Amino acid sequence: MSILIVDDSVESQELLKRILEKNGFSDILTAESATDAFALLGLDQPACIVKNVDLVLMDVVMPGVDGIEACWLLKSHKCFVDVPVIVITASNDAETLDKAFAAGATDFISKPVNQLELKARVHSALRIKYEIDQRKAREAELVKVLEELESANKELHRLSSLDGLTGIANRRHFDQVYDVEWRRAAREGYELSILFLDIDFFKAYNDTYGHQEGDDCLKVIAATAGRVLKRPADLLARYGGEEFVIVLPGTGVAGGQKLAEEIRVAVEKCHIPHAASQVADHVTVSVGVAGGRVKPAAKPAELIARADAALYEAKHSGRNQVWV
Ligand code: GH3
Ligand code: MG
Ligand code: MG
Ligand code: MG
Repeated sequence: MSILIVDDSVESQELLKRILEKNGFSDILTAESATDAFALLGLDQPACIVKNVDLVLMDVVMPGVDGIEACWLLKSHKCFVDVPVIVITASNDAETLDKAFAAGATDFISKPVNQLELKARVHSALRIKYEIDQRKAREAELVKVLEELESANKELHRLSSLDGLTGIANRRHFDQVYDVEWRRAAREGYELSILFLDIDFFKAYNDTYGHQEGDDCLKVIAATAGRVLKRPADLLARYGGEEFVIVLPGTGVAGGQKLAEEIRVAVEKCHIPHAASQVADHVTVSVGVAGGRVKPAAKPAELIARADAALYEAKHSGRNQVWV
């Protein structure tokens, strides 16, 4: 524990220092004035290079800045709020003591200093300081744990909305976003489109190349479709199996159809070999599109059903195409 003695009388300083040393304190600093003390503590420095002390013994009557003002100044610095200050005063009058306590002093000792009294008051002040430090450390630890929990929670929330294989949004997240977007479109009367995208002859792909290759193919299709989408509000999600869904807020059927065709072409351009496909020698997709201005009387599920029906038509009319 380090103790700072501030006293304009060198004899007083020496006396206090001797008593403290006799009681086992070895880390003792001395200053002849408040100004010297502040310079020693680095009070004019950024918080990170301030010298920490555990207790200040402060003479009251000093030329220049007196002990009471010095106490105010010290306590107003955020690094010294918890550092106990024991004022040492020859004048034992109530007014001085009131001022000292108002300035933030923890305790006082009268001059001439009684050794036993000094020892007892120093020990008491240091014990309180120690307990405050311990409590603050526990609080800081708790804050750290809470922060870690919060970021883990955020990460968990993020992960719970993603599809583990492709890294795009999952069905759960799509359902939430679609619900919000559909209601907003209905309320504000703007357009909304839905695209359902399904890989053609994917069972045959798995059968030919294996499940692992099938997984890789799903990842490529997801990344390819994702690259075509430009607006932040557009959401691509894995709807389940080898089926993807895209919600396009503020986009009508024509825009949805255009985007669907862009995705279909982009997938073809990947040229993923598919020897067992009945429509091409590479992987292709079929896309169903539905959309338009959302009427408040309509139901969110209706748009989904229309896009699903369009996908069905795309499949049964030859695959590798967009159907509206
Ligand atoms: P269609 O052209 O009519 O869509 O035919 P399809 O073979 O693509 O459709 P079907 O529904 O018969 O088969 C879908 C296949 O997708 C079957 C299933 O094993 C496969 N599949 C679904 N999820 C995954 C997955 O996560 N990984 C892999 N590798 N395959 C999957
Ligand atoms: Mg003095
Ligand atoms: Mg399929
Ligand atoms: Mg399917």
